[in-house]
Amino acid sequence: MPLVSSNLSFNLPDDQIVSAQNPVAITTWNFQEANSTAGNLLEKGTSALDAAEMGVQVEESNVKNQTVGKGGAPDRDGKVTLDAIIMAPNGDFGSVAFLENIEHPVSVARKVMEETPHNMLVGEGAYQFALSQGFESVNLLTEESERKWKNWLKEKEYKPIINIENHDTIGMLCLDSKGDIAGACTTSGLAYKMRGRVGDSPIIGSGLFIDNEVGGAVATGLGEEILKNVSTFLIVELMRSGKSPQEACEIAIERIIKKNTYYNDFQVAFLALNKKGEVGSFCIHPGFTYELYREGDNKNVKSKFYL
Ligand code: SD4
Repeated sequence: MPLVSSNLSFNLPDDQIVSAQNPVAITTWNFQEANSTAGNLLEKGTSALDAAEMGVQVEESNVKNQTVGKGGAPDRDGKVTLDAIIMAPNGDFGSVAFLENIEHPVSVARKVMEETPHNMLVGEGAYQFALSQGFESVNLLTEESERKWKNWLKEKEYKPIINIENHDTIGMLCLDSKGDIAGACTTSGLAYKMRGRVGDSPIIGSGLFIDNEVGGAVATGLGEEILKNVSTFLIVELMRSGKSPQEACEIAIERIIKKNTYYNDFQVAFLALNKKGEVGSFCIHPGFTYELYREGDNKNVKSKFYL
């Protein structure tokens, strides 16, 4: 018996409301191929969970993307360490953090969810588990990422550049033709982070949260700020209480801004999707865009922003 009452108002005009039978895929930044891959799969009847996993895998394998998977920027010690999470419509999730030498952390996260009695594995334990599940060990540090890291070592200045450095985490939300919502988020985290640093992305309620009665939300940006506010859980709870995805994302950004006088120095961005297929997005600085697939069309959309 769904807990969400059918007369909840999400405050959107009727013409913006899409039936749950129309699949929707929404993804952080400009990962067109990843999002349209998921959208096309959803259109063919693939589940939201499978589509989200296969969609974000596109970026995990993209060596040009320097904050996800293979080709990701390393930590200060020159090691690429990955964080990922996947969450299913039934409320199950799996995640991995501080994982090295595995190209598809999102798929290891899914195995954690489906094949273990746990939710989260980290570091060496996650790596050994991945090998036991048949994942191959690969070198994730490309020549290009190594060259940039060596260049960074000369000054060792740790000050990420807004929207440019560190900001390509892929977070994806999918609504399938049955009306179920799932999501995934995968990243190499902040470039030149301390060894062992884990961001928001693999942490439930921070990088990603789904509640199939209500909707889902994903985050990108400075993980430390997202973690402090458990922001994606907050967004889903706001939607549960009747806020639209857009309003919920805006309130979550305002919450972060209220607590920080230095919000000018960092970027945080949120995406949200509800059961009706309505989407929302908000961020601190201009420059964040997202990919939106619906009704056979995939487009890049500029997010609204605070500043
Ligand atoms: C992190 N939130 O590890 C991630 C970084 C990110 O786009 O989103 N980059 O803090």
